[in-house]
Amino acid sequence: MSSDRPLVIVTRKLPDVVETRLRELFDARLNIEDKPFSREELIEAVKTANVLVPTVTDRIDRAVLSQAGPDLKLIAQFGTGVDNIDLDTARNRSILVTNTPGVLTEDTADMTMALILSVPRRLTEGAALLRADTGDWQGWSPTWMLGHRIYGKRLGIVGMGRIGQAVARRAKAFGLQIHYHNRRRVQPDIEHALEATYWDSLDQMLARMDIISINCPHTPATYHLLSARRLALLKPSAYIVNTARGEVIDENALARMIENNELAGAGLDVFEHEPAVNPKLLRNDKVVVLPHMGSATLEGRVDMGEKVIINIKTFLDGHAPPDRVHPAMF
Ligand code: 8YV
Repeated sequence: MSSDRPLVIVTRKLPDVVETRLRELFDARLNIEDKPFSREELIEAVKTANVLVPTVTDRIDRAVLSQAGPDLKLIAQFGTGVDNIDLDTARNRSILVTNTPGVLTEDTADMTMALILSVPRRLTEGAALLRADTGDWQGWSPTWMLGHRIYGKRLGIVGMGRIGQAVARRAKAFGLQIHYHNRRRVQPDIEHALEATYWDSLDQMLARMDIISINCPHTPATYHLLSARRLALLKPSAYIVNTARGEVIDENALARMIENNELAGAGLDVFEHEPAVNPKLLRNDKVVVLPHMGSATLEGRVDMGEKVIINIKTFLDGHAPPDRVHPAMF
């Protein structure tokens, strides 16, 4: 590896095609074993790299960034969410941060829709029952394994960015009525196409919905946005789906409320303390849990890798990379 090329340190194993291209273009230090970096390894990486390519599993906080060497100029996150990076400290240290928006929108929206369908229709519960082979299934019965109809119900989307809108498009096709809360109201033509109802007040929207989908980023402003107080506003028959970030919901309160039948169920792809999953959620039949798989398609991960490469290459060529992240965006 020639040493005059920029040192790009990648913290996790990426798809082969992405790694090959990274090696062709840069002095790329890859993590073929995919063993997550320890804090010490992360600090060592920021001390030496020109470019760091982290993911959601790396906590790049103030303490780590304060050790960054003078050569670290870019953090090219492999992922859309950047809540693992202290953006203010990065900016103060003149380290640019980029992410990979857009390319995982459709996959994440598909997974959201899958959870919206799975939870009220008890999909994983039914599948697990057959797989357990306990002989519980005696054949079809008119009153067995009844879930609830999705068609005609109200879906409240919290966060109407790219992913929220992609969820709304799918949900509309399934006959759900689209409602949303967002920092800003979306363009009238988008609202019109989705036949979406805007709620300025999150509290008021929550109280009237049948299903809630969380599609906003995790920021200081959205941490526990669905607090215990707000969860209590939901109808006891309501379901919650979260493919965004676990931190947006008070997970303990959610688990407790489902256990106490104060909420009908949840579909969760993300958790407050990943990779830990609250045992109350794990053992509850009314909760479908997935291991952060929203964007887990080969195509999506390759597209994310390509975005990372374009961001690095553009930056190293002296131009502004397309996916710059500004603290104000989050
Ligand atoms: C990614 C995600 O897999 O991009 C995001 O924000 O949540 C996931 O789909 C992960 O974050 C990669 O860093």
